[in-house]
Amino acid sequence: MPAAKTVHTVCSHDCPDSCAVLVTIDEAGRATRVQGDPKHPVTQGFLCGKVAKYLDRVYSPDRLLYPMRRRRGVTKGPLPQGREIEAFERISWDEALDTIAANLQTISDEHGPESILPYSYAGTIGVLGYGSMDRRFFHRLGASQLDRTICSTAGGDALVSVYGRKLGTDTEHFPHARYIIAWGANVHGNNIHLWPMIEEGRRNGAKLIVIDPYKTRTARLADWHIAINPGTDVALALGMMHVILRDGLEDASYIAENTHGFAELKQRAAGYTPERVSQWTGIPAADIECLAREYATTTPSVIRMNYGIQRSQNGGTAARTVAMLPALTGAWKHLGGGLQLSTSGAFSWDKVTLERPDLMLASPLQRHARIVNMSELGRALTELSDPPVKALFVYNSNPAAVAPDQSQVLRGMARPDLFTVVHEQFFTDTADYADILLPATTFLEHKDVQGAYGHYYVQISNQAIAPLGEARSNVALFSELAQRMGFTEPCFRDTADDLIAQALRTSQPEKQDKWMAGMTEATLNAAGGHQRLQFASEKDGQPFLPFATGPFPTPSGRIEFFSEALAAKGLDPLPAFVPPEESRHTRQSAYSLEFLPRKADHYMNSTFANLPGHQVMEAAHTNYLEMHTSDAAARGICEGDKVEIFNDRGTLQMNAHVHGHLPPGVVASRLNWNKLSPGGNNVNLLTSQALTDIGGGATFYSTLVEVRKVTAVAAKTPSFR
Ligand SMILES: Nc1nc2c(c(=O)[nH]1)N[C@H]1C(S)=C(S)[C@@H](COP(=O)(O)OP(=O)(O)OC[C@H]3O[C@@H](n4cnc5c(=O)[nH]c(N)nc54)[C@H](O)[C@@H]3O)O[C@H]1N2
Ligand SMILES: Nc1nc2c(c(=O)[nH]1)N[C@H]1C(S)=C(S)[C@@H](COP(=O)(O)OP(=O)(O)OC[C@H]3O[C@@H](n4cnc5c(=O)[nH]c(N)nc54)[C@H](O)[C@@H]3O)O[C@H]1N2
Ligand code: SF4
Ligand SMILES: [Mo]
Repeated sequence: MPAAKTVHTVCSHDCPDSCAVLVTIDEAGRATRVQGDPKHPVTQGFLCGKVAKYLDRVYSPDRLLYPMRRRRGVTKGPLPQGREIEAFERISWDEALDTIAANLQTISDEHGPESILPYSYAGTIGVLGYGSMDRRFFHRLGASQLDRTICSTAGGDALVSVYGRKLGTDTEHFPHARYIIAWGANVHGNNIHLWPMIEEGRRNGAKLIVIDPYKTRTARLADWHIAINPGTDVALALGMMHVILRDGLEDASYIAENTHGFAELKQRAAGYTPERVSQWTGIPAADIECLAREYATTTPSVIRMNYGIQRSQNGGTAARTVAMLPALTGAWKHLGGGLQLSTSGAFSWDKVTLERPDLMLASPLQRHARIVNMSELGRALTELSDPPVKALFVYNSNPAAVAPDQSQVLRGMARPDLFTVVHEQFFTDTADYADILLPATTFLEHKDVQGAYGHYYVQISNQAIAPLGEARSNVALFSELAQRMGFTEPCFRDTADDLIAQALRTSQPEKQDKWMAGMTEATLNAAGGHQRLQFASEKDGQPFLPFATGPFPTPSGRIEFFSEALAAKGLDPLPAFVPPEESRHTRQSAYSLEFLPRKADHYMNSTFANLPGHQVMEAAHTNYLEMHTSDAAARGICEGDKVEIFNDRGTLQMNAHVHGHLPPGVVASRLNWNKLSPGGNNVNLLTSQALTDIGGGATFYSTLVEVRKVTAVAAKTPSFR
């Protein structure tokens, strides 16, 4: 019997930190401990509260362990937690794969392959698990392509429109900063490994400013919390520019050398006086002046912009405008200065080989398939024609809980004529709608390779334990399924090791990116599981400063304040504040409160929400509507009262939590599973399918609602907390 050992894995949850996780395995092959790798410079030996308890998840008695089929006569829809299994019957993998292959073939023959819709997101951000064999499979099938917009395309496309590439200030450089702005970034809740870096900076004299409508834990610990009205960041950033340019605080030589469209931007910013901006943002004009001046005159200054500001209808422009600030002040030149949204653009995986879009030409379509925006899933399932969606294949995601405009999504998923496959670890809300349910492995049970969007290390995630029950990895599932469909291309037989080699271009050193040159599975393992990207400057003992100098990979080769590419798409080439349609600034409606349907600090989107240990940590916020004292008083609502929160899209029931963590006019609640929410729906019942101005993203944080106290009659309904 093998002796106890430790295996290097990587946390594959959708989190910027991508922690190095050491898993201890006992003689029987069972994982007994997970810990953050002390040798990883960003993980620094600790894990977040969610993943520190990871063995509760891996060995949960609720894990999905076998393939299952919906029992005849059982309609699709919500199942009570713990009793889901009664709706299904166990089948073998052979039978499951044969059934799926036969159904997909029939549907493809009758309606065309584009009637098949894959739906996946970031259940795992491992390179293989996120997108490799699955993409090959759906490309070869000719299935509709999914535009994966639900999280970050607004901000990502915006950043690229300014700088050409998704790079940012190194997390490890934050201790050098002296002015740190967390802008729409819940560092403590969502990005905890940045926190020690910020704290080190503060010990060295840095000031931390948080710009967030909600008083997060990060905001409570900051030197200055600026409670901005939701959806008004464009105005604030333009107001800061106004002050910076009015007072001549910009870095004229950096601008002259590196940017495009400065004169036009200056003219645009001139209209955004602090007084005007104050009316939209709710921030006093004097504070806008102070923030702008402190930001522009303290060196080095860094902005941790996260994806919170781009979940508004004007979120693309918001990210674009904020991203321009360090280009005006030249902050990029300094160690510890600049901005970080994402570092993911530093990792140049061979996506073309991994995903093989060319296989679409070998499909019955013989052309590229249509593209369906995942943020419009409700419409896709109920309104799309030519062809309508007849099969839905869900993996790495829980759309019944996370997709906006939930009632339309669930109506679509409940269609008896829709053939639905769900590959999952648990009986999620989405599993309740499956015809065939397949068990998936966790990151301890399969192999992968991973980059990060919050640091610059490539990591190998080794398989630590055998799959539980009959669980299979995404790679194994789609490889098997391809054989059943009769796809003969050799790429469908590639193993995880083959795919890792392809991702790293191990056999084509001449095509390897310089930053990943020479990296192989073997070198990663030899280095203890992770290797830093090889930045040329660091070889010379100089820090990696991504945008200190040009050229920039934009159309003009410069940082683009003015974007001809956006103009060509009919968009404003310069930033302008256009309030979201669904906001207090534009809409005259019965709904006067802005709703923030937030992420839970102790869950990962909808992941972990079903685990008792995690529920305890999150309990103080579960199924509560948080509101400001004045909004509660105006509606006769007291702490703990049962309230209804509603708009045209639906009504939720919760208990009121009345406090000062939000500005007046803004209410908030947190994402949970539907089946764990009173009434059977979570916050996404109230969100809309409106898309962001850039990137076609979801607009969770542009939602208007009204709230009322539940009357005595309504209180007779079963108690929900
Ligand atoms: N604990 C935990 N960690 C997570 C996740 C999780 O669910 N739980 N999710 C992971 C995922 S998928 C992602 S994408 C990242 C995202 O991490 P973040 O980008 O930090 O995402 P959010 O929590 O959506 O938004 C951050 C903050 O923006 C604020 N905000 C909302 N609207 C506005 C606005 O109009 N302006 C400004 N300035 N701020 C606004 C919110 O109140 C929130 O506190 O986190 C990852 N990490
Ligand atoms: N109201 C509101 N809605 C939101 C957000 C919000 O802040 N507020 N955030 C949005 C954002 S930023 C995001 S990224 C999305 C996230 O939406 P999703 O990507 O759907 O994220 P999760 O809810 O974490 O669900 C991921 C699922 O994948 C499964 N999974 C994990 N690993 C694997 C694997 O290896 N194979 C397979 N087959 N399955 C696996 C997990 O068990 C889990 O159920 O939600 C969005 N929805
Ligand atoms: S969820 Fe994020 S912070 Fe937690 S272990 Fe995973 S990567 Fe690290
Ligand atoms: Mo996300």
